[in-house]
Parts: sequence; structure tokens; C-alpha cells
Amino acid sequence: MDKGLEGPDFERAGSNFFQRRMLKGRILKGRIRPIELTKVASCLWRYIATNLGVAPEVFEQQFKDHPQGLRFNYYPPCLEADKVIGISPHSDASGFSILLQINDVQGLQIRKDGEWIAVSALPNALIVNLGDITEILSNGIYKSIEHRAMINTQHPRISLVAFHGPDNSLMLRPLPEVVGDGKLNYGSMSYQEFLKAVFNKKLEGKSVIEKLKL
Ligand SMILES: O=C(O)CCC(=O)C(=O)O
Repeated sequence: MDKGLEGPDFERAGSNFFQRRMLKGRILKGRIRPIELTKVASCLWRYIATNLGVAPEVFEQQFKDHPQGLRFNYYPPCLEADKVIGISPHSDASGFSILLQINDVQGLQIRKDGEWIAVSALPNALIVNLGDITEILSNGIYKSIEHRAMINTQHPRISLVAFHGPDNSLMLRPLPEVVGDGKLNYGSMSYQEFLKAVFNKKLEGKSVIEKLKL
């Protein structure tokens, strides 16, 4: 796809077959649920449950009806890109987030062992960023990924993120099935309180989930 998206071309990005399919939704409880993303999410929860040795439906229950928040990010180019940042380092307050670098302009970076690593912009590739909720439920076996977005000197960049959150009434705490007789690594907090704590702070790495660690 053309990397130089501007003005009306920006709108044309939404006519890409893949994005239309990804966003095609159905209305559930008054909200639009993208069908294809829900299928991907369902499949990922089953793999995560299997890896943790818990029943496949455990995560499906915590994330029942698959609530999703969708965000389009538009990053204009900047000649002094090294002096600005697109989105500050943070981890997502979701179970996981599915991200598409829409116009194939690289910008996403993840933090691994203290180093920032660029995630390649492969055409139509979905990137899954594990979120804080999965870290808590899995008692830290899965870690949420700290990430940020950088700006390009030449091209505008567009990304689409679908945040897959739990049921609104969820009490966040490590799943007893995962902890077993082992050490509990995180305290409890309602999902609503957790979201409040996230939105009341500026984006600052994994600062909110760090406070829940025991
Ligand atoms: O644009 C990106 O690649 C990252 C977006 C992001 O982290 C977010 O919207 O929370």
C-alpha cells in the first residue's frame, strides 16, 4: 500500500479489503463487535489457557462477550522525528491488544531486556501485544509488553488497535487454577479501579501494574 497517505487518501485506507473484513461487525448488547477479531481473540484465549494448564473456557468466561475498544492512531511525519514520540512507553490495560500497522510504515517498538526493538511492518500482519490483565490473571507467567510508537521523518503512519478487555465486573486477581499452592504474585483490584488508575496517570511504562505486585 502507498506509504504517503494524506487527506482523502487517509480515508481510502479504510477501503482495503483486509481492514473491512477485520472491522466487519455485528451488534451485541448495543455495541459493534468486529466478528473476525472476536474469532482471533477466542482462539488466542484457548491457546493461552492450554499453555497455562487451565480449562480452555476459563479465559473465555473472564472475557465473555469479548468487549473490545478500537483506536485508530494517526502520526503525521516530522523532520525532527528523533526529538518527538508518537505514543509514550506503556503497557495496555487489556487482556491483549491486536494491532495492525495499516499503511505498512514501521513505528511500533517493544521493550525487551531494557532495549527498544522495532517491530517490522509486514503487510496485513496482526501484532498481538499482551496486556496487564493477562499478566495478573496468569500470576505473571505471561508478562504484558511495554511498547511505544515512534514517528517517521517522511511518511504519515496509521495504526489500528483493538483492545480486548475483560467483563466490566471482573475482580482482577491471579486465577486460583494457575496459582495452585504456589506464591501469589499480585494483589486484587476491580477492573474498574484498575482502569481508573491507568486513565488518571500519564503513560509511564508499566507503573500501574507494578503497584499490584506483592
Ligand atoms: O501505533 C502503534 O503502533 C502503537 C499504538 C498504541 O500503543 C496504542 O494505541 O496504545
